[in-house]
Amino acid sequence: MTTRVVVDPVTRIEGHLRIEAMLDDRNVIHDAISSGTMWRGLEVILQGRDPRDAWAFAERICGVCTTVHALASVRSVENALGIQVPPNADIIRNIMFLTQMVQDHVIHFYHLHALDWVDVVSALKADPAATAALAQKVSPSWPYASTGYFRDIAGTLKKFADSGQLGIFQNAYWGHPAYKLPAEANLMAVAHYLEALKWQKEIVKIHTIFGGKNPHPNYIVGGMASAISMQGDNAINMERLNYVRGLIQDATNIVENLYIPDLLAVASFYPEWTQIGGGLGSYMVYGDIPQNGIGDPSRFRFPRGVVLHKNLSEVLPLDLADSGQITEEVAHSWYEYPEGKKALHPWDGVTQARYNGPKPPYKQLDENGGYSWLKSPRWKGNAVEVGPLARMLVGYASGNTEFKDVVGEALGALKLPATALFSTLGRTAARGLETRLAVRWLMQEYEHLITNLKAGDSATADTSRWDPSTWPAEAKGFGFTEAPRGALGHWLHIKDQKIANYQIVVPSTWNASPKDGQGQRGAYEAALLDTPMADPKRPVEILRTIHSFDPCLACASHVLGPDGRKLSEVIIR
Ligand code: NFE
Ligand code: MG
Repeated sequence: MTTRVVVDPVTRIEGHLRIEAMLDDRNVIHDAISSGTMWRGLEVILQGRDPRDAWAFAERICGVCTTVHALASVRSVENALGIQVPPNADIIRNIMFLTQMVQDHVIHFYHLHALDWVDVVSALKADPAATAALAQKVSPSWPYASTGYFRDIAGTLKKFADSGQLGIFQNAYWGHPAYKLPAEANLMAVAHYLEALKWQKEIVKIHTIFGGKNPHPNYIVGGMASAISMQGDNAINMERLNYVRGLIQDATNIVENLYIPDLLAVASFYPEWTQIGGGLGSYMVYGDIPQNGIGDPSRFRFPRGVVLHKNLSEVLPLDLADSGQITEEVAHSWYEYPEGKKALHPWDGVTQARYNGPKPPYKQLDENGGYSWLKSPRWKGNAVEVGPLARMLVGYASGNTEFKDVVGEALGALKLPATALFSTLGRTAARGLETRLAVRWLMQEYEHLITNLKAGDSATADTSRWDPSTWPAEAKGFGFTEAPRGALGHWLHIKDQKIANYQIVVPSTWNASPKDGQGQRGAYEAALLDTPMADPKRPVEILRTIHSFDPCLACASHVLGPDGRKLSEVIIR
């Protein structure tokens, strides 16, 4: 007998994701499908537009990874037109990029993922004095750790629970046997949930300073629209720059004294999750944070490359312009490709919707037919995982000491071997570890900017090729970045000064993709295999692994959801 567990929509993510997991008699998952249930058509909206405007449309794919699509977009146009941005523009883009990565990862840990490990309702049983003692042990440098502080938090939580309206904490599997933290650890985590919530609105002020607003800060093809005048009042001046430094210091404090200690504390209670959820074992990174222009991947802080089949002794080279490397297939997607075309490089990509799934509301999808609005991107035919774990493993396998040090330290603290990384918990830990690197790099990029400015270089854009009359009749380009969820690429084709084709392949498309024509599963599907479930009616195990990827289906399927769905549904047959 097969039990099919349907989770739709998966909550605490961005966008609309449906998971169907097939369980055997022992309640172990033996097959799974991942379905993006909405379509947006942004790639179609971009056709025929001025390429200099593309970033503003593309950026609005998502309100979560607020800046990365603008970055990939301007880079694709600059690549097509042969524009090299001034060093300060790269630095400011790096600062914007790292700011977003730090904010996004902290939010993911506390506000999206923690509740898979932390039982908020159990926190009601915690003793405030014991919680204070625990907090002082776990995060000794964090100032808020008194008995009174935790008594207040517990009181607030109790009022919340007594009202019968748990609000944001309403729909979870509280009391599920898979929750292992003691009540005091749960109360501490709830307190830090609230701390992180207050902080995350501050850090993004860096975007408002350099990009005018957040979400969706402003970019410009050729550089950044951030006028800097150290002594002036009508541009970014020293007072604003000092403010940025303070925000970076606060971010460092949150990451080093709150996020990382909490991550390690939670991880220590769930060692079994280092054996579950590994999935594909193949990883891909485009790389980012240029130190010598975007054209020189050898000088990226996040190294580029591919690791196949858990082989950390080899990092394979990667080329975004090679039509034999990155391709997308639609074998199980609700799209159609021209006759005879099985896989297309994004420059030749086609976005032609063709829904052939069941009429909603439906009970289940057909794993042998089309079942998702996501395409299936592949690298040289391989299904690969992208994101924090991929970045940490490619950095580690590249022999980079910064990566080796943070990974080694965490494994040492948890007394785990490197193989523990290939897991749900490894993915969650990798996100925290790269955030440590990100705050460090954020300050280094900031210092670099200040050094340049003091030396008299305040150029932030090269507009010499702004006028379309300077462009060739036809040009192709690609732009990329390492978005919080992984490798992001935009490919465009400009013809007669207009966008002839625009294809976006986002991280969550790689990870949440359906099976390809060879039957190879996407990363989510593969990661769910062999997971034992304690209670199929309360599928917290599925959430743990899927959330470890930090899904964003808004990005992935470019919104229209069939309305009126139940929050979750379990069908037993
Ligand atoms: Ni909408 Fe995104 C990120 C991009 S999707 S969040 O990170 O690109 O995977
Ligand atoms: Mg696409």
